[in-house]
Amino acid sequence: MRLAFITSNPGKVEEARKYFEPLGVEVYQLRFEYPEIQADTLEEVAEYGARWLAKRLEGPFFLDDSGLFIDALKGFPGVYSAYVYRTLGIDGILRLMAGVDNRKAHFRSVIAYWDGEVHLFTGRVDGEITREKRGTGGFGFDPIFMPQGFDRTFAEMTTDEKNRISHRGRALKAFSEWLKENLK
Ligand code: ITT
Ligand code: NA
Repeated sequence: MRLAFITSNPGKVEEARKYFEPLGVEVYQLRFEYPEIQADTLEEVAEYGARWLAKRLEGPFFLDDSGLFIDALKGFPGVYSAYVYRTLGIDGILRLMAGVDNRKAHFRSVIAYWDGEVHLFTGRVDGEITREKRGTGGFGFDPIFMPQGFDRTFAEMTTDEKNRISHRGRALKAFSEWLKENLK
């Protein structure tokens, strides 16, 4: 089976590809810009995107909308993560967090799969914002996010290690289990 992943982010594709490879599913990247609406939840953004794309693309396909939620910033950047990454960047986040002792944060991923209807799969990982950037792997906010129970950031892990514990890895697991049940 081949699965189209609608995204502009090669880091996400690499993770999905690695995740699905042993399951005999080939993931390929399809770049197709879609509107990311201003909404309160990743679920709304992902579902709107999937329905918008469904009118323009042959299905099936999936997309992923993710965010970093920082407790001390009341969940910011959350649904604005992509915008904040492009503007403030990770250095800006570190500046906002300077002198803040509560470093708790989590990532969430919502995968929307379209096969004539929308199916949503979610994953979450808890951890903390480090005091400085560490590591060169991964992408996005990975150099400043350390998952709970580890002393390395996501950027200091291999893709397989990150997939085993990450928000996206968990959403991909739920997605792949659903596919296994529903493609019989
Ligand atoms: P799409 O084309 O798939 O939308 P994107 O990079 O814009 O790609 P999002 O809209 O989901 O992705 O934006 C979430 C932001 O959070 C974006 O800046 C990502 O780099 C970052 N992000 C998402 N997943 C991440 C992860 O696993 N580790 C670190 N940063 C992540
Ligand atoms: Na995006």
